[in-house]
Amino acid sequence: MEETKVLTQRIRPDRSPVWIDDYMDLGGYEALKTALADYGPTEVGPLIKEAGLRGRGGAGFPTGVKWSFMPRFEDRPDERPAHVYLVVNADEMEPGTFKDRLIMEGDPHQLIEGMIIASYAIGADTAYVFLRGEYTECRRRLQQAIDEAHEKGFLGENILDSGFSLNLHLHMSAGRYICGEESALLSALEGRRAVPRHKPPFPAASGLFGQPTTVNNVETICNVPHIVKNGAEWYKSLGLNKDGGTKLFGASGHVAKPGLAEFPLGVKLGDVLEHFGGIRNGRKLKGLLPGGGSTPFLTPDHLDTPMDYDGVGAVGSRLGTATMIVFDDQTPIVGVLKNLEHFYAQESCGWCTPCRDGLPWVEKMLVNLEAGKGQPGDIELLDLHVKLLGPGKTFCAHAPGAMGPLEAGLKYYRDELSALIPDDASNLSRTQAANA
Ligand code: L3W
Repeated sequence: MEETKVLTQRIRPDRSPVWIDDYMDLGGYEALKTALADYGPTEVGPLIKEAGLRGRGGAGFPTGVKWSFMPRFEDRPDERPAHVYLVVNADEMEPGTFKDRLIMEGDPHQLIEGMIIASYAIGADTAYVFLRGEYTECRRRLQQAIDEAHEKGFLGENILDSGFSLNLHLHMSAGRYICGEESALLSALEGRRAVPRHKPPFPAASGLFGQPTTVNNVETICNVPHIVKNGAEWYKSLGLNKDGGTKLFGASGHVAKPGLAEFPLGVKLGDVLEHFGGIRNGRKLKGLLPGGGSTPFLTPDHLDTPMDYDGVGAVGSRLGTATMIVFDDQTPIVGVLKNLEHFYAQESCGWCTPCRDGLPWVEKMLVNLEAGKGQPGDIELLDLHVKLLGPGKTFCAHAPGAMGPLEAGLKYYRDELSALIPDDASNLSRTQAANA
């Protein structure tokens, strides 16, 4: 299947960055000029809402709706707080996820132009890119692009004589997975310990330093210039089903040609896998995590699934970041689950007990299962942990996210996991012992 290149249209095969002159030759910053000249500050948000853009960080929340939560001060300038913020979440740490890095490295101005338009739309005067600590090449390229945009008058005071001003800063994360959770990210940006905050209040009501703030993912913001330039109808028509636009899809693991590609939302899972060359070495698909480490498995039965938010949701998983981790039929699933739970246990912020203590316990059970030291009742105990660490039991979505693949693993690969418990495991099972 042919790619539909919107966000990746300027990305070069060698991924060398498109600097500002080339970017402008290719139509870059035209959307910013259009937004500032033809749209009032309150008119861009409804356009994005009409286009149906949904958050590309994993949750799929409608972007225009999120922007509409921002308080407006056009009619009451005296009440305007010292700052209104846009924060771009570029803390790309989801296992298997590398989509934002590639578009930031290859086309840094696309993100900057999107941020300027988004800031104009929500009334922000200050914008931050919160960048994953390990993304040093992104940092270098983004900083150069920010400097170039300043020199051309696209950033700073009175942009293109519009009266709109914006300061844009790059902030490197200290390197914890939980910093990608938006409220923990805001705490980190304030220089505090990166633990999630209670929501509500959502960031629009009380965000960075208690001020109105919108947090959006990199890919989400990169869509904005294209929508402004081509219109909401064009954007909607790109998607194959209800959700508008294209999506970056990635594949790592046991595919023949791992990488990144852009397809309309709603493309069939089987077509995406085929694009990445199918399963390597002529083997068969065992399963895959469709959108990062916290999305439940899909199996060979799901190859006809439309890859959009509702389509993947309908078969019990989530689109997530749409960067899939693929496993062939020779992969022991216990090792996959153990590695994932090791990661999530290590990355727990430690704030709430079920997550801090439950995740290492789950990991330990999987280590034992893999080593042939499982006990009768272990599978049921893992089922129980899926419930105890599931939605509503913890302060944020970290532990429930970690339980997603475990729950699906227990559903689809239960016999394989059960078979790891030795026949002669003679001790009382843990559940029996607990009930005794
Ligand atoms: C106002 C309401 N705003 C929700 C906003 C909320 C946030 C957005 C989504 O996690 C998932 C997570 C990862 N009034 C609102 C509201 N909002 N209700 O909408 O919120 P939410 O809570 O649904 O999700 P989240 O906390 O943002 C995102 C999963 O994505 N994920 C992770 C990906 C990691 C990366 C990465 O490394 N780059 O993206 C993958 O699946 O597990 O479940 O802005 O404020 N009533």
